[in-house]
Amino acid sequence: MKIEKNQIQEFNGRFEKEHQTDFGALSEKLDRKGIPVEAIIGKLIDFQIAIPSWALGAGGTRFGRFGGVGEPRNLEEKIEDVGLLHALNRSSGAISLHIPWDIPENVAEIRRLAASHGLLFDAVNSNTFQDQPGQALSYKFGSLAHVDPAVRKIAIDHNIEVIGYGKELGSKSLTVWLADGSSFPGQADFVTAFQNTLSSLQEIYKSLPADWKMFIEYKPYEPYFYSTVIQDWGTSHLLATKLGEKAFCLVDLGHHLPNTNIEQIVATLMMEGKLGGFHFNDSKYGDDDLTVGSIKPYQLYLIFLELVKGMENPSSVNPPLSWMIDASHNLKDPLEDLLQSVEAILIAYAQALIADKKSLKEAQLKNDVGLAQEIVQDAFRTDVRPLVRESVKRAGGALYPVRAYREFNVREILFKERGAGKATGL
Ligand code: PSV
Ligand code: MN
Repeated sequence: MKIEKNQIQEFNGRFEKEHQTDFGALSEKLDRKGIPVEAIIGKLIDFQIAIPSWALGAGGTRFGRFGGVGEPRNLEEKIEDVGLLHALNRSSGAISLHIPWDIPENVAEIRRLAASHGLLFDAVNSNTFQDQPGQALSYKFGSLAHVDPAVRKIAIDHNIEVIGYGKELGSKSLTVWLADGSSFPGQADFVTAFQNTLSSLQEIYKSLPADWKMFIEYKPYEPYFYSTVIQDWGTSHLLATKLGEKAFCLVDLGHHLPNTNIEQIVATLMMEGKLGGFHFNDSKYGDDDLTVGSIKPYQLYLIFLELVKGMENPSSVNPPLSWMIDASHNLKDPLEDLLQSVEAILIAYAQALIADKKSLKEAQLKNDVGLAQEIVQDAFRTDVRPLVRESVKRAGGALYPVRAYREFNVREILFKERGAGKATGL
């Protein structure tokens, strides 16, 4: 299925008048405050969020999975799905592949297909948290951190193979999420596990092309429940620093213990030039992988405030960031859920862009706590949705992507084309 430009134009036409009223009122308000509306729209149009190839089907929990219909059955259909999202919101212009779940068989054809939807290939992701059919030795007790060098070698070679696929596709980064850890005190020696991981990553790093980045993702627990080798941003930063200038930390919003101040982590890593990428999702308790902005939108905004401060800092040493959603959909239609996530990200970004950072700095220098709070909350309490809609519309997308998705009967058509579909989510 493909969404045609004229479908979107016709849809937008029906809502243009009400949108112009909302956008006009907001623009006027922002103009009065001296906020550069046009420049902000340009930034919103440029902001692209990669969609993971594993989030296009219904996910599940360890207790079960309730599949949807019309889910993509192969990589081609996953690309088609991301193409549909991008046609609707013009902000999902990249796909991130997990290997070996999504090995491209005909690379030239896959590249052509992605390009026909205006999509790029974002980071490639390795997988050493599952044994693959026919694998000589098991990852049950670890992969890159394993005590046996022979197991480490399998995991290292896999990561190098993933870089190879990425090179063919035009990706520019490798994301390593290392599940290795232990479930019981005494099971593993912390220092040995760290050192093994470092030396394994150093081997992989040697195969990283000059213009590539390596993202090191951290997570405090799960699948193991006593210790995780790369448990937090400090460990990720330590590894990234020891590896070299092409290695960076990756923040997955769900990978923190409750109440962790993620915005502070982001600010510190950007200050050090070591923040590489982001996995967006939301959570209430753990790594819940819920729709972005569905539980803690204020926290998301505060994170974006630090990101924008970092990105707007002319002396920042941090390179451009790689943005990706990493969510799992158990109840909602995955495509609709992803549209909601992208919109939540754009809203938080827009709020951070309109925040009066100059006055905030002045208030901070005077220790005016009350004023600082007023400034921070003023942007958060501004309904920036007309601004986001205007930017999506100007880029060629639908004013209301979720509504358009429903009106265009996307899921029904995909069901007809693909049938009940096959599980592809996490
Ligand atoms: C692990 O929870 C994670 O967030 C990592 O990013 C993985 O690559 C992804 O989920 C899919 O397993
Ligand atoms: Mn992740």
